[in-house]
Amino acid sequence: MVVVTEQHKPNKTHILIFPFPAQGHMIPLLDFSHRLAVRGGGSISITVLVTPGNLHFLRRLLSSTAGEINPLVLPFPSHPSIPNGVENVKDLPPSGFTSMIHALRNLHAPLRSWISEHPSPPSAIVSDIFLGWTHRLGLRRFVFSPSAAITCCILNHLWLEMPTREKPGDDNEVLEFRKIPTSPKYPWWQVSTIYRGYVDGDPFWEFIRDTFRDNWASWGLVINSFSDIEGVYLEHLKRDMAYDRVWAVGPILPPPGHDNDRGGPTTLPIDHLMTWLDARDDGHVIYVCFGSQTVLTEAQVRALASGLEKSGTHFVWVIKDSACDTIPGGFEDRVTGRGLVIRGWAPQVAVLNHRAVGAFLTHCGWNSVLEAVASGVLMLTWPMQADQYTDANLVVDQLGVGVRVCEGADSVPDSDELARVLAESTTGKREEKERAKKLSRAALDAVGESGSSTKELDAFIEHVVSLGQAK
Ligand code: AWU
Repeated sequence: MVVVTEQHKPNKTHILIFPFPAQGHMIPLLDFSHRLAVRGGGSISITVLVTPGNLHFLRRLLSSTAGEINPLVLPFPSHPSIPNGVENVKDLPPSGFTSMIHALRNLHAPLRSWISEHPSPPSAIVSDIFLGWTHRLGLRRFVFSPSAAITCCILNHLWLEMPTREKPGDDNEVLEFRKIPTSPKYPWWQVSTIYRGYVDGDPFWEFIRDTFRDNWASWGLVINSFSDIEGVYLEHLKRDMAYDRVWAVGPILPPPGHDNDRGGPTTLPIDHLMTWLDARDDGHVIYVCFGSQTVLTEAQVRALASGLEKSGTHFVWVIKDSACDTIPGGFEDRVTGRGLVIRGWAPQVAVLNHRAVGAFLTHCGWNSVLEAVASGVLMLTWPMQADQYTDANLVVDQLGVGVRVCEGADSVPDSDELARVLAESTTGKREEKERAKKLSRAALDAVGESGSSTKELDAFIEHVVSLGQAK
């Protein structure tokens, strides 16, 4: 009698991860990759696709996952609208997103070759919402959304139904999304920047449209959100998409001990910053940061500096290198001892988690919103573009954990009114602060051992491994 024992270990399921080269998109997908590798418990092997100019962003990920994650470096495809040497949206103007979406399509052929020549090719690809064409690589494609579920609902509606305006000249014309829960509505100027740029009949824009439509035609969706804050929108996505394979795995946060080098080296030595914060009273510091893309105008910098000065509050203000020369003369001297200006990049998650930080003046990029929710910090909202108006409305009107300060990329707040709101945010006993603390516990529970997002991550892993084994 021959006893057959299952000697072979089941092959690891090989997953290809393809982030979009913009900090707000790469940061969550790379941290998700880390969670996937750790939680996958050896059943998954991961390849992360980057171009040479973005390889350094993988340094922490590769060193902290002991060989379970490998880089695939493909040359950046040249593009007439992207200067030589630029491979990340951070070095492009805001309109650079669509040029980058277009340029990366030219990785299709080299990527197809790599897959066909690979000894154990990936059975699935998880790629950013801006990389819809990866749905056509012959792999099961999972969309990764670094934005909110409500944003996915709105983008699906916009690109599948292509609503037109009744009053093309009126930027205040309101678009209402009646098929989406809560029937969100926005003036035209707050609708997706990319959608508003669409030109019918132009091959460039028809490719952009098809990129979003390919998300809807893909196999599944992994999203950086969680059911306690977006349950209705997640359920709507499961019904509204062509598939119900939707996994909410957020808030995606840096691995323990890595909250101070996320997305790039901090400009100020971390111990200097932490010592400065340690010297402040609990909840008395306002953190001011507008994400990785937004650069304030000179008038906005002046109004913000004046508001911070008049408010008498303690603050940490992160300002882009390109805007530093607009800081009013003498400002930093006049706020010495209570204000710290960081030129460049700050360890945002480490700062938000510090006990001294009580409020966050933010543009409401989705990563910043989730990080503020997880740290229980009151948000002072100033949305600028893209999905930030949707995020700000969710934060203020639905979750009740934020206060409106301003809105619009060209708006300039009144510095006296701004000073009043800033002062109240760290001294007032606002009910929004109580709600923020409560929501923080829900966010951390969601990614805890028995939390909803951890369960969804495990379900995603089980699903992808089963697909790999069925191949
Ligand atoms: P965040 O999403 O907050 O903002 P953007 O960089 O603008 O990213 C999409 O990404 C958003 O939904 C869009 O609206 C668009 C974009 N950070 C840091 O650690 N230090 C800094 O000095 C500045 C930023 C981190 C921050 C966050 C990320 C920014 C998904 O906004 O912690 O993780 O960079 O992402």
